[in-house]
Parts: sequence; C-alpha cells; structure tokens
Amino acid sequence: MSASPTLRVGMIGHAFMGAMHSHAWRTAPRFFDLPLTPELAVIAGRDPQSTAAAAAKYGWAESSTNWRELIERDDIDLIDICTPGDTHREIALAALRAGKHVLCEKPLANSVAEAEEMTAAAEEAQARGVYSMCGFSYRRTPALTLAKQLVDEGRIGTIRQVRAQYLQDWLSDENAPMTWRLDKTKSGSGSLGDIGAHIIDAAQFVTGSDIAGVSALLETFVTRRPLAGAKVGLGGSGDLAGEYADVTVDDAALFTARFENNAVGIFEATRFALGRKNAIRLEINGTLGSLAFDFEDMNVLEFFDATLPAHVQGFQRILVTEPEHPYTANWWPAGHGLGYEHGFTHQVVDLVRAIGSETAPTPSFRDALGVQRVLQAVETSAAANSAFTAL
Ligand code: SOE
Repeated sequence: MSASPTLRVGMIGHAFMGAMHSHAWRTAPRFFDLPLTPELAVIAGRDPQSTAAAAAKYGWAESSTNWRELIERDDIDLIDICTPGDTHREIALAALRAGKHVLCEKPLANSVAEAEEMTAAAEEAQARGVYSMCGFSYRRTPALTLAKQLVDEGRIGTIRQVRAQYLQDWLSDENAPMTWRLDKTKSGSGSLGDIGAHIIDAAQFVTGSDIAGVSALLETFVTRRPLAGAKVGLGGSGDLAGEYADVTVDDAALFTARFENNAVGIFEATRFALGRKNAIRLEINGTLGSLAFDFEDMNVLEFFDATLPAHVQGFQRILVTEPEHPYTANWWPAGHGLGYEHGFTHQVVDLVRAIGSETAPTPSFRDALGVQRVLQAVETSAAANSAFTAL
C-alpha cells in the first residue's frame, strides 16, 4: 500500500451495511492506488458489547456508543452512515457541520424535505472542501458501469424504453418477523425506498436521463408480522395471538415512468418474488441496439447491436472481466469474476480519489435528492390511484 496520508474513518452502524462498508474500507487500498489511505478508526453503535465485537470482527481500532462525540473528534476525517434512514439527516448534518466528509447509505433520507436539507448542507460544506456521496453502490458493478459507457458512446442510439426490476423474496413468508425495514417511521418506505431506489438510480445513471413523471401502484400483502422471537400463532378466537406489529410500508412497488429524454420505463421492486434472491434487472432498448443486465449473473452484460448485418445479429454476452473493462484490471485475470462486495470497494475507491483530487464525488446528495423525489412521486401517484381503471 502507498504511504499516502491517512483518511481516518468513523462508521456509524454495524449491521449488514456496516459489515459490507468495513470490508470495502479495508480492501480498497490493497487493490487500488489511492491518494489517501483509509484507516478504520472508530465504529459506533448503540450497544457496547455488540459494537466492540463488531470492531474486533471487522478490524476497527476503536468502538463507541456515542456517535455525536465521534463526529466532534479532531482525529476523524470522514463519517460513514450505515444506519436506518430515520437517522441519516441528523447524523449527516452534524458531520458536515463538523467538517467531516460523508458517505451516506441509500436512500439518502426518509423524505424529500430531509433530502433537500441534507443537499443544501452538503453543497455548503463542499465550498469548505468537505465532500459527500450517497451509497448507490450498484452503479459501480463493472457491467453497469460498462452499460453507461456504451450508452454514452452512442452504441444503442436514442433510448426508447427502460425495463427495471429489483426482485427479492425474503419477505414472502408471512411469518417472517417484523424488521425496521417494515416500519415507515424507520425506513421511510418498504420495497420502494429500500430496493426501488437502487433501480431508479441505476436507470438514471445508465441512461443519463432523469425520470420526469410516474404512474404508480403500491401493495402491502402482509399487514401484520410477528415480532422477532415472539411466540405467536392463532388464539382461541382464531385470530392472531401473541406479539405482532403492523407493517406500515409497501411490500411491492410498481410504476411506469417517462424520462426527461422522452424514453418510457416500467419499474418493479418487490421482496415477494419467490425464488428471486437479489435480481436487479435492467434492459434498455434504443434505436441502434439494446442492453440487458441481471445482477444474479452480475459479471455479464448483454448487448444487441442492430448495426451489424442481420445474419450475425443477436444478444452478445459480454463477460465483463477483461482489463479494459471498468475497475476489473485491479482484480483477477479475465473470467474469474467479481461479486456483490466489489461495488462497495469501487465506491470507496472513487470517493477517496475524489476527496484526494478535491472534486465532487458522485452520486452526490443532489443526485440522491433526485431519487428521493421519484420515491415521493411514486407514493403520491399510488395514493391518488388516478391511473387505475377498474374493470
Ligand atoms: C435489503 O433489501 C437489502 O439489504 C438492501 O437494503 C440493500 O441496499 C441491497 O443491496 C440488498 O438488499
């Protein structure tokens, strides 16, 4: 690793994203030359024992249960927010005010109002040389970065249609326990913000055009769920007995969209697609060709080139592992493939390089505010239900 100046990181949260971001901070300087060397200084959580255990497991020098104190430390340069959405605004505003760079998990916030406040603070801080990024990591999957490159090269011509899905199935079982992701006060929304935000960002990133309007439908299939570890079942009356909680968010979000470049799109985000584990699918149809991606086959990008002679046309499977592809030269020889975690490492690489070169990282909080506006528009459209015609 280069003997570059350190970038001392304080991370808040140590669940799934905390574990993943820890891996990315540890790994990035070992595979990429960086202008600053990340130091896993402090990990913060609510419980002293579990946070100390996370520090030992993920390689953090210290643990803390006081994120406010962490943000005020002079020996911390960047705050990485890996907590549920209801805490993003307070933590990010405090960190930016304290002159700390910020990486904030997606979605940026639980409302447009919060996201607007965070964006204003981020842009004011940037004038002081304090940078921020929102963690839409899938755009840094090499195949999706390549898709954007091919669109920008004009390889598929004018974009006509976008087809985007994010399919998971971990809530298909109606007895799967309650989680913060199903509580609107914590998560802001359900599938829509948790995974729909990813395909909104990916579609806007790859096409280079923002969504201008939507028509939406939201559905909650299971409205009450057992608390984790609770003894539940049917009581004498045949009704649910035991400790249950109300699900206050969507289980599935479906919407059509029109982009500012007049392309039209169809989006689906659900955690009930039994059998689909983490299927982010993006297909883009243009006038000269099409692109298709499925995260469950994440090292491949399919490309249909309509400029070829008809007898050799067909979707080609580009194995995105050649050194000429985005990010891949720093990893393994062609054909050996990358995984879910690599997008997070690439996210750290690009953030650290942006900070080191004093340039604004992307996706910015303003980019993430754009996603937040789409989330709000979907909820507004679904509530109005105006596009629905009963038969
Ligand atoms: C749960 O749906 C989840 O962990 C999302 O919150 C992440 O953003 C996604 O990368 C994997 O699935």
